[in-house]
Amino acid sequence: MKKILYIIGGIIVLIIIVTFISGGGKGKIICSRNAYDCSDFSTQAEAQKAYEACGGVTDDIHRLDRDKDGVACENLP
Ligand SMILES: [Ca+2]
Repeated sequence: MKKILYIIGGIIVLIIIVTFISGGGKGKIICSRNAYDCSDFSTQAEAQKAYEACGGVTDDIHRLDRDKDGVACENLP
């Protein structure tokens, strides 16, 4: 009986850890849809990071690099 409680407890702990890891990234970058434009970033480097994280020039879902030169949001500081 005690063994079952340990197993259930272990499963609950595991679920909490998995939930924390998968949902815990506050700075997680969305790549599944067009979620950003250049005005969402305060610096070019930030925009570049999101742009590259989502696949860069071949998969510019957010259209951060309209001229497709590999540099996102050139107009940002
Ligand atoms: Ca560009």
